Amino acid sequence: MMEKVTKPIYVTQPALPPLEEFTDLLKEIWDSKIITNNGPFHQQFEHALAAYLGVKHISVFSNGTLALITALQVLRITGEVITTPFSFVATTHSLWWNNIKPVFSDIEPDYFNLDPEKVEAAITPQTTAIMPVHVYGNPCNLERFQQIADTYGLKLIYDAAHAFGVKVNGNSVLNYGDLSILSFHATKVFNTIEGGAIVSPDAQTKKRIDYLKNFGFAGETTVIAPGINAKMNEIQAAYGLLQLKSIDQIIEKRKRISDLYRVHLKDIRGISFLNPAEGVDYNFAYFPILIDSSQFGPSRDMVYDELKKHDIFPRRYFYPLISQFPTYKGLASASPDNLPVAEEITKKILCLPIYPDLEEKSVLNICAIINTLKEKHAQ
Ligand code: T4K
Repeated sequence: MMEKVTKPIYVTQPALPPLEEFTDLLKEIWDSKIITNNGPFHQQFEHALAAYLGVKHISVFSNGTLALITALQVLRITGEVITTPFSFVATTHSLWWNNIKPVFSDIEPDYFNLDPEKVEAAITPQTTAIMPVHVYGNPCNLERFQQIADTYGLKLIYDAAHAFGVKVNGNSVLNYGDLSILSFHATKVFNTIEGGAIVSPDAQTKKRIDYLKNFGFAGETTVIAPGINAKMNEIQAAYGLLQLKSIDQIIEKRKRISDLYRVHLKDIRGISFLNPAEGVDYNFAYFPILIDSSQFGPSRDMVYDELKKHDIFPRRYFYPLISQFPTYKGLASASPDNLPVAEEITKKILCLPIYPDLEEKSVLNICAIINTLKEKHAQ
């Protein structure tokens, strides 16, 4: 039964910490007058995050994009970097802001992550690094990427913006590669309103990251490099500390919604979704489906428009491909012939609403609207 939706339903909605608890922390900040620049909440937040995520070193940032840009500076990346066209624009923009040439390589069809075998074929003498993305929080082929990086002497930087809390065989996915980057944007599983982080393997690298996010200052009068201002402030850090207290429940609620979608969409011909891989602890950041119109009938965009008519706003993450934006379209690697899998997935993908407070009846309603559209089309 399709119900009339009373409030718009967006692809996501942030989980917020309890207001009273946040107000208490704000009072502390008001008393201390320390509102930014590596204050007590910032330090506490980094320790708590490292412990929760199971990583050695983490540096929090004002957003994920500045974390990406800084990570490339930390490793002194130049020349060409091989990356995916199937991501949020910030992934490739971080290369552009560092004057690095992005080289797009195709994705694999199971999890829509960069395909390691295609990456190997795209390596040139100018290649210095690989920047894969754990799209929707699904881990990339970690072993194979490390092997390629080691064989060719390349750096490996993971855009893990979607992968907060994701583990493979009990080990954080953030412990792979040279550096991993997180986003704590309002739309993410774990948010600090805006925010991000770089996970690094050793204290020396963390120190350099911390200098670079603070203009390059290594002391009151010492500037070791042309750093940037990418610091997280005390208010965000305090908010983040409170968020950590409920993150396990947030992920659990997301899992329930994901399970519900799976049950109610599984028998619809032409709709498919990603199969969980063995040994992975997921965060259920997104619920992407593929709509194959040759079997389903209506196209992906028809489903998207139909849901919008009911005040439900799914998103086509990631359409268009980054390689189709004007800045990058002219690159030889941006040619659709070079990216056949990504070109196909971007036409079929739709991310359905998923967030902790999404009601069960809303999920059922979304599934019913999709089913009814198929039936109407078949008549
Ligand atoms: N790498 C990857 C792989 C990424 O996905 C991202 C960001 C980054 C790097 C960069 O990290 P950050 O610099 O952002 O930390 C959103 C986010 O703005 C972006 O953070 C995210 N990826 C991307 C996938 O999605 P939009 O343009 O789709 O957001 P927006 O404002 O349309 O929000 C979607 C829906 O969420 C809204 O319709 C309503 C709801 N919403 C949104 C906000 C901001 C709320 O309910 N409350 C809110 O405050 O890009």
